[in-house]
Amino acid sequence: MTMHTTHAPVRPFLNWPVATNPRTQPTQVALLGLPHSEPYPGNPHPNDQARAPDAIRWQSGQFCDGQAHWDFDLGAELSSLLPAHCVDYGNMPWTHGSYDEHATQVTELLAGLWGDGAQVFILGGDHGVTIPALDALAVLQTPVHILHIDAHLDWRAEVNGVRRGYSSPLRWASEKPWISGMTQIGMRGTGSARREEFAAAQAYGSRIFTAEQVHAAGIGPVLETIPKGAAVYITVDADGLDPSGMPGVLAPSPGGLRFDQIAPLLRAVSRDCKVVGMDVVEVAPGFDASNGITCITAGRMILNVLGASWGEGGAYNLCK
Ligand SMILES: [Mn+2]
Repeated sequence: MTMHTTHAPVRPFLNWPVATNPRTQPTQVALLGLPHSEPYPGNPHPNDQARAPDAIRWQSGQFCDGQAHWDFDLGAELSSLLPAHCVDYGNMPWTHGSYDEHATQVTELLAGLWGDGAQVFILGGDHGVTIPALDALAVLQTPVHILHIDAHLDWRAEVNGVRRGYSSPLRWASEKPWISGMTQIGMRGTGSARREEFAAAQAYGSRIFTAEQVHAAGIGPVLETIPKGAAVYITVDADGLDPSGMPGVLAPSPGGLRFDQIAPLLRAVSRDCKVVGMDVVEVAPGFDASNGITCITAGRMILNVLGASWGEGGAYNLCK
């Protein structure tokens, strides 16, 4: 088997210490870049989303002016909230060999981190990168609820014979016994889902909120579908947010969620539940505004989860 090693980032996330696979460092929070996923036949390879992990890291100084500075989203300085061991594991690209082998090694790295009790943040890549992470969640041996933010349902069993592509992560999740349920928010317009995928998601019991429903009723009804105290994995497709806030995506769709709706939701879930992991996927830096706002927003979403998870009343606070 070829070892798919991690590659050092161009610049570490928040200037955290950088580690490589295999792991040697104590880790309470891990960040990992997965630059792409299994492409559909005919897709360019690697895709533009492959550039996102380093593009997001590059904006660290914009989404956090200083970890010792007052953060108004968090009501504290980030440095006062974070645990001692926050580590950037660099990027794990699929550069050669079979995708199976690559996905297995991503799953092994993530399962090792989760097995040690770390909170894990993943920068995609397209939405297919969520799939090896879903597999790794089995190691927790506890039911995991998924909070999915996206314009699209992502419930295709396969597209052109590819089962682990960006249209399939939530269908994949539904087939795993350790995934206990899912809340999907931000849906609007059309995507890969047809009537049969929507019906399958409903039959499974997925709690689906269109973007319009969130605009009309707020995040309260969304929060009610996420079991308090549960382990939660959050997967954020950048196109779930409105393209005015996150323009750097390949499938922009009007009427999306706003940051001021998402940030309080992320903080509430991080306090009421145990957010074991989060990914931000489908950022396409080539389509970002020149000021980098898509990457900055991605960073701010992660900081809101981090701060609320490790701060006072947060689910990880006692793990410091
Ligand atoms: Mn998606």
